[in-house]
Amino acid sequence: MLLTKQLKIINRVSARAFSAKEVPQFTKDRYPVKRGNYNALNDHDISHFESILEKHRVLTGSDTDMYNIDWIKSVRGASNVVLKPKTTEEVSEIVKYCHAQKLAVVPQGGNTGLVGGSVPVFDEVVISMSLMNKIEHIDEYSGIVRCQSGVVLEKLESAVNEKGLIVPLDLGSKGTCHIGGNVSTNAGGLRLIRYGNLHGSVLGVEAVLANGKILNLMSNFKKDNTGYHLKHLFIGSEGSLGIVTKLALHCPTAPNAVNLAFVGLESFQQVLNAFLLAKKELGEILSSVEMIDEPSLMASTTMCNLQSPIQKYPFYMIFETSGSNDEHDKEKLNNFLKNAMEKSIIVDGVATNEPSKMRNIWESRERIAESLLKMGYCFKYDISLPLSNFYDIVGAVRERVGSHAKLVSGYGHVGDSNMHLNIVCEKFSQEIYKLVEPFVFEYTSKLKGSISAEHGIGFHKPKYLHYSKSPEAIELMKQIKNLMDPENILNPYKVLPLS
Ligand code: FAD
Ligand code: 2HG
Ligand code: ZN
Repeated sequence: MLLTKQLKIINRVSARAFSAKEVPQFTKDRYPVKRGNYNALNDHDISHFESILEKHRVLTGSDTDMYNIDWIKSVRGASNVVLKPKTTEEVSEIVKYCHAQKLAVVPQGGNTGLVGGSVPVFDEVVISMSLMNKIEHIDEYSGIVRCQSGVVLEKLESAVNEKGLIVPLDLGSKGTCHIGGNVSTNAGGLRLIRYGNLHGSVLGVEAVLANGKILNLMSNFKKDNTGYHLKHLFIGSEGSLGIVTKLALHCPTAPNAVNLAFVGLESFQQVLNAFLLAKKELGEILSSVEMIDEPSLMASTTMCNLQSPIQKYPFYMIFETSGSNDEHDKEKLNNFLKNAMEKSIIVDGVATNEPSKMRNIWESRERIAESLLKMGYCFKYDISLPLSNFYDIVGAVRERVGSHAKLVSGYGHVGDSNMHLNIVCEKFSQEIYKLVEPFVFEYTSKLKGSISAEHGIGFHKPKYLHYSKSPEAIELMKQIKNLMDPENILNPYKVLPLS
């Protein structure tokens, strides 16, 4: 019981509503992109949408502003309408109409995406999923949860906690992002090392297709090998193949014991040594392995007024354990820390299972993205790299951008080989943009890494897809898109390159 309570407290850290001083340039002015051959919205369309939804669920004018700009203020669309359905049938009616009228649409969840995928590029119709927020059923025996796609991740977490379960993913944006947005981006997050990605946890989806048809792929079972596993098409396809309206998710049992260590290290080689030792000594109870470099921690402590639990080191790591026996887990964690200290792998550290201390540690990690954004414009790269070369890219980019950048930082899910490289500048400039792109993607590709580890492709990366995928793979993706959305009305200008 006590620990369920602890989990709830830890999970309260969320993406704060953040408003930057500057509104970004319109996407069509900043980037070379041409509007597709879609019809422009007219008064008759608005009246029709008002006949499907109630009038107050059809937003126009300045009410659409916040739906046109992404969280990192990197893109800005010019949509004139935001629709807020409550049911799958309403989504179906909307999409059926848009399909017939050749109006492009953008499904939007919590709008916390980091690749410019969740907002319009031109005047696409925004379908906000925020009112599709019903949790339909939680089965405490099987751990299977069925809900609409617009449930905010943190709300889902609280609801399943009541039944002794946890959602198998946890992100710094949990207070705002939707579970449907998570599924559509195949979000990773802080505990992927333990619970795997959503392709494993999502048991079923319901989606509205580009022609408005409802495709029911819901399943109440972990085991269901009946034909092609079509649900996977909607996991990570970023709203380009259908609009996810419901899903069935397997939620694991909440651990009785959670322990956390925050440690300081002198070099990246020691980060790798610590990871190896943690895997050996903590084994099955290890639930998170994060790495933070000094500039990243400096950003979150100064910009968000937080206290580092230890003094300054070039690198920091967070190790979390989740298990069923607190004494056993604590002993294992303490032995690991003692051994790592004796071997001079780590030089300093704290371990705790006190909820407020754990919350502070997580806050200093989860608020890095927000802190960097407070410092200026952020060029963000989310890449998978071989661990042996994991941190080299930070030095290479630092050297390349020199004094153009206020700060270059590297942090992330080192346990999953996922680096978050951030370049913070005073403001967006074409000069810096050209310095870092395609440099970062070429660098990643040479190491056979992935140009998008967990955030997706969105608007920012379609032209770089070839750095991670073969021409044959891209061609097949285009054929699938063409089969499922021949009019290309679902989230155009995103995910796939135009030519
Ligand atoms: P949105 O941003 O609204 O949309 C994202 C994409 O999914 C868009 O292409 C949109 O069209 C599509 N989409 C949304 N809902 C639907 C739907 N119902 N049907 C079809 N398509 C849909 N990401 C990680 O992977 N790991 C992290 O650790 C992580 N941490 C973050 C921390 C912070 C502070 C922030 C701001 C972001 C973080 N993110 C992280 C990125 C982001 O939160 C995730 O990508 C998240 O899954 C997006 O969910 P959303 O509901 O906000 O989706
Ligand atoms: C995280 O892990 C997110 O905190 C955001 O994926 C990463 O801001 C970033 O670069
Ligand atoms: Zn991340």
